[in-house]
Amino acid sequence: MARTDRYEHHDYYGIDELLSDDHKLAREAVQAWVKKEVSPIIEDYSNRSECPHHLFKGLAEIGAFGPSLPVEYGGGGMDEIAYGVIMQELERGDSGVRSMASVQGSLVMYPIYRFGSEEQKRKYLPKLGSGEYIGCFGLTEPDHGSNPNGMITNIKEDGDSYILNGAKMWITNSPVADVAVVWAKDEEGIVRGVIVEKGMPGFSAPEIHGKWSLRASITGELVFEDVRVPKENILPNVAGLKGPLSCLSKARYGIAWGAIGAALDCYDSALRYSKERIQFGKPIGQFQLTQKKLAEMITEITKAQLLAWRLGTLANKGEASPAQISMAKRNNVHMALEIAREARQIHGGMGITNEYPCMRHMMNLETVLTYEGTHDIHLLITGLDVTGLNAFG
Ligand code: TGC
Ligand code: FAD
Repeated sequence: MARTDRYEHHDYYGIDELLSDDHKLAREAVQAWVKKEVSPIIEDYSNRSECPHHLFKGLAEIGAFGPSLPVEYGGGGMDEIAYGVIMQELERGDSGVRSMASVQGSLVMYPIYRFGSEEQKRKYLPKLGSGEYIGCFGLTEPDHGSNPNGMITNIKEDGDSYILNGAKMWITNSPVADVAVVWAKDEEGIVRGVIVEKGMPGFSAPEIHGKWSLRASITGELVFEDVRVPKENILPNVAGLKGPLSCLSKARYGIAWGAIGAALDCYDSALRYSKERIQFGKPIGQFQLTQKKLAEMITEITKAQLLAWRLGTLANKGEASPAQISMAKRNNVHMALEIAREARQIHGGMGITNEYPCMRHMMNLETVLTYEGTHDIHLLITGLDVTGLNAFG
């Protein structure tokens, strides 16, 4: 059943004044696209646990893939704040739709742009930017999630090729991907980036079923059994874990903005419901306890908006540190999850249905709290940054 999206933008502290006309235009365009293409269908796709693949083309058309990458390489040529604003509007629709864009732009196009050869850039980036190719990013393994440096996926040199063996787990878009950026250790134990193409013999990408979260996003494995990968498919300009981790910095930055979108959608729905729902002869929004919830929600959203905006200004100068990005990802995703839970309560029993977006956002945000570095891993990154003492080992 198609639903009408009644969302109205909330800007309690006038943060819009800090945005340029281009940022606001990007936001309006993406918001309009989400209202037209995502909101009417997302509850049904989520309910069926089906990925709305047809949105890939539209995401490309609105410039959601690599908004801050150069235009000549398939990106949007905008700044980091525009990238954040776009992720926020997409996640206002659904975290899974934002994931489609995060993976394609920040985890597939970005590493090819930053670490690829000119030939690799010309071969893959325009097709990824236009949505003709779908990409995925393989770092996590069944036994190595928070600690990717323990990975056992490996490449061994064999003439003009490398032979790739191993497996990756929890990979967004893998079953539908044409191209996978895969991180594997070479014979010296150094992490290298490898571009693997669909159809290479020995490569499969089975879907993972049974998720209660991010149900409108497709997730799978990547399995490599003696996959022969030409040497020209190795990303030549990076070696070591900083390769994948710097892609994660780019994507985590987008999530720090994106999660605010999910929170805004929950707040917006709860605010409207609190004025319309009558109990004890009054709108429930007139009760102090409901007002406390709403007041705290908009306070936390406003703090998160300011954190994201400041991070964006640092990112535009190339000065956003990985630890600053971790702080914003951790804070803003947790904030959004708490708001989804409170908003669900304001909707009473109706809050558990797909008539309202809160429960879907809440379930999605459980994944967002875990992927791209868990809530606790980001806390430990901040802990390391402020103490200089490493809790990881
Ligand atoms: P460590 O020794 O700290 O670092 C190794 C090298 O990497 C550098 N580095 C970074 N560079 C850029 N950005 C970052 N965020 C970086 N973090 C570290 C670091 O300076 C060092 O460089 P160098 O030159 O000295 O070699 O590495 P460690 O093994 O101790 O690990 C630290 C830890 C635990 C923080 C890291 O492993 C980590 O972040 N773990 C979490 C793993 C994770 O986030 N996985 C995400 C998988 S992808 C995903 O979830 C996609 S979801 C997509 C979607 O659908 O949206
Ligand atoms: P583990 O690392 O086993 O962690 C389990 C628990 O232990 C967590 O609470 C963690 O915080 C805690 N823990 C671990 N180490 C420590 C420590 N040192 N101190 C304290 N606590 C610790 N990965 C990709 O590479 N590409 C993708 O596209 C991708 N998409 C995903 C999509 C979905 C839907 C999901 C759920 C995951 C996705 N991931 C992807 C994987 C994701 O990044 C990992 O799930 C995440 O990094 C955590 O790894 P793990 O699940 O193995 O948990």
